[in-house]
Amino acid sequence: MDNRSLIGLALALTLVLLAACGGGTASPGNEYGGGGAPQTTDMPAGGVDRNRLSRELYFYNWSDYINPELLAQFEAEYGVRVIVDTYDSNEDMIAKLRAGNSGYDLVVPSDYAVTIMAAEKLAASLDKNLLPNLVHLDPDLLNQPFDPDNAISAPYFYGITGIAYNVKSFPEGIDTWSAVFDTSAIAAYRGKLSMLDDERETPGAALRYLGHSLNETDPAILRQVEELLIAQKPYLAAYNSADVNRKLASEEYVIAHAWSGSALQARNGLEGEFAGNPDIRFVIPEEGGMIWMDNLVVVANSPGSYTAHVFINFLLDPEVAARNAEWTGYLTPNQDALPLLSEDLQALYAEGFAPDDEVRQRLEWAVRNEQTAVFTDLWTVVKGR
Ligand code: N2P
Repeated sequence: MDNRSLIGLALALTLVLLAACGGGTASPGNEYGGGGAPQTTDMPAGGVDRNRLSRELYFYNWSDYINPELLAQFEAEYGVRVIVDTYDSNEDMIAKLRAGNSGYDLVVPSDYAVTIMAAEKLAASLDKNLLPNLVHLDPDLLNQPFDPDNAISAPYFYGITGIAYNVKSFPEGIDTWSAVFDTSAIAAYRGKLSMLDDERETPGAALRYLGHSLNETDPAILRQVEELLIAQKPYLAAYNSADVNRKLASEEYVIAHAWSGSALQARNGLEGEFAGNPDIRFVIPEEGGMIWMDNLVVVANSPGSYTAHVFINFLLDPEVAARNAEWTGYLTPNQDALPLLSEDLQALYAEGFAPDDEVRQRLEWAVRNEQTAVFTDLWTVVKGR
């Protein structure tokens, strides 16, 4: 081969490589790589050592928080059956793990609950070599204060907490937490209103209504929160974190303190489970609400740790993450999944089921520290009344 044809060959090769990299449409990537690398869809076939896979994986998750088709797909691809049990709160999940021998391999704590799990050594370290799909995550959602190096947690979904309601009952819309706390207003829909069964969410909403941070722990202010929640109780259908989606869709509730995705499920329905209700709306009241992120965490001493990593990596595949986001209605931290989301879902995000820049200003993260541990006692008192 002469020099000229060598140069020609090199040029052709460069062009092919550039095309494979997607040219100028590359995303910025994060410290795990990415940034214009070809989108590896999942762990390369040779990357998974099938001999190390367990037959079953025990996944302890929130309710309605994974597209069941993905469990079937994972089983078809890897021969591992994923057994899903559900919990209603971080505290319930952590209590199970604390008791020991839970049998679970994988759990999904929120931000502040990752802090608790780290402090109590309830989590295994992540082996990043087994998680090549971490490159797809939005760098802005990695290295959060609750796990600065993502040593034990990988983002799963994030979301916001506000008020879901039926527009037939509230034709003027809702813009303030007084819609669930002002007893003169809520008397009209007594028994058709629910609040989350959650020691951070519900006192947090009351704190924002009273004009405070949802991490406020001043004892005098917490006494006001306690009084407010106790005054509200007779009007509630329930504290409910399990099936607000279904009860809004069926109109058993007309208004509920709710997570954005659960509200979106009420609006869209869940295939094969219940029909959606086109009259469901979702709002972050003007006093503000919570933003949170739930994370995949391998349980300390899990016998299925390797399999749990393979499953996490599967969930981090952009196409899988997009199908999961379509089903759950929550917000995916997977930036390479975003272009794959349907127009229908994006339209609902724009309608309020995801925060815009203006709403983001009034969102707050729950933080775990010595002071905020008091919410456990406050919640015990309120629930006991
Ligand atoms: C899904 C639960 C969302 C988790 N039903 C809230 N952190």
